[in-house]
This record gives sequence, structure tokens and C-alpha cells, in this order.
Amino acid sequence: MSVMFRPTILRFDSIDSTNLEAIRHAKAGAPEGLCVVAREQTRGRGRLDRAWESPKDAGLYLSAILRPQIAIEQWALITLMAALAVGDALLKSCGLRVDIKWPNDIFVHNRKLGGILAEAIETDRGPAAIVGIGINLRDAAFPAVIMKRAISVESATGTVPDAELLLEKLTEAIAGRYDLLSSQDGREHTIREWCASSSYAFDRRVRVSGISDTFEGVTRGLESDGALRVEIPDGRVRIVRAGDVTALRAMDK
Ligand code: BT5
Repeated sequence: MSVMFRPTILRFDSIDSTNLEAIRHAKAGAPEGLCVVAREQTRGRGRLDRAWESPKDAGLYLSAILRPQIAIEQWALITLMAALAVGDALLKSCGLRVDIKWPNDIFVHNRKLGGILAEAIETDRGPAAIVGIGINLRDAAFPAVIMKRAISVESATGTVPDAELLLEKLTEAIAGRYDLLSSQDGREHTIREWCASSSYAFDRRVRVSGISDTFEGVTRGLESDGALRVEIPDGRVRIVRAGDVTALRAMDK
């Protein structure tokens, strides 16, 4: 299998958002594999115009440029592939096992350790995907209000992580997972692995806040394009392509 993603790292002390910087580079023609990394972000972004808290040296903030060959309808799989890569890298570099919540959250002990923001853009060289990854490394600098529902690698493992080692393992894991996704049977393989790595894939009671409505149901795996299947009380399965998912405990009615 040919290696397509060769990471090249561009470092900043401070930047508005590594995703925005990567978008600027991609539009200027940068190749697949360029990774923008910053020690802090002054305008770190989540999905739907939310903010991503990014204090200096408290987290890993990385955005990679991809120029995927898979059909654009399948690009949601890129977020799932990136979540698997984050899991691989944290296990290898910090011995930490994480859970993945559909579509883009990295969880430990039911708290958010990291998130992924994948954005599709048009460039003169064709469509590109910018995959932004934020991973909390240490608690200290985060606002208390965030830490109520978040966690860092330091507090999850009891050790300050080696940020450089994590970065190295993360770019390696993205390369491996992305090449796999682009290969024959790579999409089915990615979905299988994602389902095996997420406690949210099957039989989980959830509330889904979609674009147009909110409903509850039980998760029933993924569609072949990465959409989440949720069985609602009348037995029908709804296919969720965008939105937020929260777990409900058995007692929540
Ligand atoms: C995400 O959005 O989880 C995607 C986060 C992606 C961040 C990376 S960092 C590198 C790259 N450059 C960027 O500008 N972004 C990417 P979402 O699922 O919408 O979650 C956002 C919500 O998580 C916020 O509304 C807060 O409630 C919460 N949050 C904000 N900062 C957090 C943090 N550091 N840790 C945990 N939760 C946080």
C-alpha cells in the first residue's frame, strides 16, 4: 500500500486557529500532509461556531491538510478516522485508553478530553479536508467552567504527558489510519474499528440534538457513510448525519 500522507509540521507559538491557518495554506496550494501545530490558539474553534479553549502549552492543537480521494459523500468518515488515530496515539504515547462519542468527541471517564473539527473546503487544486484535533494535556490553565465536563491527559493518567511524543504518534497514526481509509475495503474497516472503539456505537440510550429537532432513542451502529443509526420508540431507525449526541442513563426518562 502506498503511503500518501507524509506529515510536515509547521509550528507556531501563537495563532488564531490552527484550522484557519491550515485553510489559508491549503488555499495557497499546500500539499496533503501539512500539519499546523500551535502552542496556543487565540480563537480556537469547535463545531457550529463554538469556541475551543486553547491556553498556552495546556493542550495539543493540530490541523492536518488532506486531499482525500474518497467520494465527498463519504467525508464524514474522516472525522471517525481521526478519532481512531487520536485513540491510537494516546494509547501508544501515554498508555491511555479513550472512548469515542459520535461524531467527534474523545472521552475519558465520561469527560471530554479532546475534540475533532473536520472542515471541507474548495481550493484551486480541488477539494481539501482540514482535520483539526485538540487534546487537553494539563488542567492548570483551563477555565473551571470547562473542567466541570472536561479532563486532561495529566489528570487521567497522573502524569504530565510528553507532548512531542504524542505529536509524533498522532501524525504517524493519522498517516496509517488515513491510508487505510483510502484503500480498498478501507471504509468498511474504519467503520468496524470505530464501532469496536466506541461505547456509543450500539445499544446506548441517547438524546440527539439534530439541526431541526431533538429526540431520544437507542444507538444501532453506523451507516456506510459514517452516519449514526438511532432506533426511536416506535421502532423506526433514524439516520443522524449532523448533531450532538448525549448519553442518557437508564433512569432518565
Ligand atoms: C469540538 O467541537 O470538539 C472540536 C474541537 C476542535 C479543536 C481543534 S484544536 C486544533 C484545531 N484548531 C481549531 O480552531 N479547532 C481545532 P464541539 O464538539 O463543538 O465542542 C465544543 C464545546 O466543547 C464547547 O462549546 C465547550 O463546551 C467545550 N470545550 C471548549 N473547549 C474545550 C476544551 N479545551 N476541552 C473540553 N471541552 C471544551
